[in-house]
Amino acid sequence: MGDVPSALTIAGSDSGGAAGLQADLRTFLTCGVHGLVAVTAVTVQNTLGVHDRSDLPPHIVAGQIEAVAADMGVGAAKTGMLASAEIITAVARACDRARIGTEIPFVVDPVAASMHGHPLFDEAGMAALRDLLLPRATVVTPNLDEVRLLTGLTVTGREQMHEAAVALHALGPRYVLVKSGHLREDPECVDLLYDGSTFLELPGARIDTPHTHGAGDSMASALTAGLARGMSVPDAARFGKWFVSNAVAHSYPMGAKVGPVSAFWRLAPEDR
Ligand code: PXL
Repeated sequence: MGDVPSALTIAGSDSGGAAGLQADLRTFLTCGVHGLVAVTAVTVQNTLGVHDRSDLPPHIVAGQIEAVAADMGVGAAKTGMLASAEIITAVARACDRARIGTEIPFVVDPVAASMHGHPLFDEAGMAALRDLLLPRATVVTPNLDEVRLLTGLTVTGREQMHEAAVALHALGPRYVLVKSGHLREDPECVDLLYDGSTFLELPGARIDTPHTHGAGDSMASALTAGLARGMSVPDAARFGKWFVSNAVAHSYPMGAKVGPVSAFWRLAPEDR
């Protein structure tokens, strides 16, 4: 098969299989990328909510990162649920040793809460993410709730997304990708990529479905897969947007509440 690209997700487990590392691995697979994993936490979760969780010891999270980086090679890495400030500190150190964020592209998805609104870390966690991970991020991919937690800015329209992108860029990442999914009044879903000088709009349709669990994770992991395959950041961001738009368009009901987005849509119709 020749050289297979690889990508690492540093993320939590969703027992419902919609979000978290399960969404990331599925996305990597359908993008032709071998998935490596550093598990941060296990959530007890279904479509009704996150009922319990257990965080892994920080040295076990760091150990997973260093083990795969030393032996298998990481083409690109991303973060999801990081659980605590202590885990973020350990992740930052391990990334330094593994050259993630310097030689290896690093996508920081600043996941703050589950889609049911359950916090996936606290205020100290968001401060640690801002101070320790954003300065080494190749791209940060916040939704509008996460923009508010990181910058204090409340975005209610497309114009303010520009302001938010500038404020986030000042925190140190090379690129900022502000996602517009939460602008529910906007008939389109136009995300914004900013590199400190140029704004690039990523247009997309707003798809009318309640089943969007795992959308943010799938966007960030498709972007990461694109980087692992050697794409530029703007091309990988366009690829991520294309991937997640299709995943939302093919989402399906499962359980009592919000169902998962699909990673199956890239499979042949007879295999879905
Ligand atoms: O979608 C963000 C997310 C990430 N990681 C885990 C989650 C969720 C949302 O529910 O449960 C483990």
